[in-house]
Amino acid sequence: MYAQLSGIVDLVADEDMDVAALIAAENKRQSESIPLIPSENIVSTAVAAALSSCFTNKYAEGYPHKWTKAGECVAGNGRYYQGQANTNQLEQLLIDRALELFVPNAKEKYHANVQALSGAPANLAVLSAFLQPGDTFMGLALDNGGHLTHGHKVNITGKFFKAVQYGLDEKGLLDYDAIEKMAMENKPKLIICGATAYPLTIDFKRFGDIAKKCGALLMADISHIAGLIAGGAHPSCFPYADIMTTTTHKTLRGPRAGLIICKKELGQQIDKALFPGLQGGPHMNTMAALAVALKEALQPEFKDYAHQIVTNAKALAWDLKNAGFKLIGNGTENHLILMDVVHSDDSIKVADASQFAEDLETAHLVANKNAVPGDLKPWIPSGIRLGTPAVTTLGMKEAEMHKIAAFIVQVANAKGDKATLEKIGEEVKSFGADYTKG
Ligand code: DSN
Repeated sequence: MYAQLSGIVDLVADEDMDVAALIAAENKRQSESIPLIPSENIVSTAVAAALSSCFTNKYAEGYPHKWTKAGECVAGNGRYYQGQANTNQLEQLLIDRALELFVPNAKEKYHANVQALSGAPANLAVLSAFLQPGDTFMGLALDNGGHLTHGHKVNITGKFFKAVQYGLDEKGLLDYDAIEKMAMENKPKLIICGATAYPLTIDFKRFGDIAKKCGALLMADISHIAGLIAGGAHPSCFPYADIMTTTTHKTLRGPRAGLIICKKELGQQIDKALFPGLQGGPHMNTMAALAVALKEALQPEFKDYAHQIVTNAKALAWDLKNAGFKLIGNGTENHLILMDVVHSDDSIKVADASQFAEDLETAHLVANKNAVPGDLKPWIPSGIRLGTPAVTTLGMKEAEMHKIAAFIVQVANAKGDKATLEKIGEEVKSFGADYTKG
């Protein structure tokens, strides 16, 4: 189910040997590595096939619906180009599936926009829908696990708007009392909750209460945990959030895209902000692939998958903690683990997290370096971020997590010795071969 589309290299090679060679090489790399980056996953053959379908040829600026003067979303030709019989049906099917997945019992109260090309444009569309340049919003700071688009100063969200950044407490937990105090002092128009490197459950109800109290809209960016929410392994952001944004490729296991769901009364502003405000034509082949992925996520097996992701992350975290690694949040309740490898126990700590990420890769374990709270320079991070969505897709369970933890410990103990790392890499390759065949 998760193999690469067969014959793809040969089809490309008929026209372009250079790109065919790179696709073959990437397929080899993926099939020889254990994928541990928490924002990555492996799509099904059906998703990959839909992504390369003829929908890639079609322009479909506009929407398959129209907004009336009274602010009602009604069926009607909201496109600017002809030839939309199939794109209209496809986009509507995707909208219906998105609402079924995330607000199954309140579909009539919500609106879905399925055109964002990924998470960053989805977030910017929401901010630009409700804020003027210079207006205040709040988001989690990047070095505390937030995303660039939650108001970091180098990102457009931090340059165009006044971004007030909240953080974690000394235990690595979201400090809701401090967030509430900050919100009451700064009176933001919108609060973003959600993270890119936070291993614990997010209390959406508490965020909803804070937003209500200070008069802000609440936007939940659930990019990392969308599949967990869809599969019932993390509480939903609804009904507390006014707006939800997400990427669709992480735990949700779809193609790389973005999705926005909001209260119906906010839908027109969001539709307008996305198109024509921010983007041109949507990518209809990506919508086709996402529709397939959401159908997969609506199946009962996806619930098992989502719960197994968390079980696997807990098993991996347990072993790493026992080996002496310092875990932010002291463990995990979702799909990811954030280790402060520079400040771990003396027996296991490493001097340089970036070098450790490279050592792991030499051993065919692919993770990413990551800032942790207290890091002053994100480009010199102390952390390593690991996740279990992709290895769970490959069929791995707790026993395999213990094996992977042992390999990670061996890499730390190798202290950068290339021959040792390569030897571990051969063992990792042979361990992974049963799961990662391309
Ligand atoms: N790159 C995504 C992640 O890895 O979390 C965020 O943009």
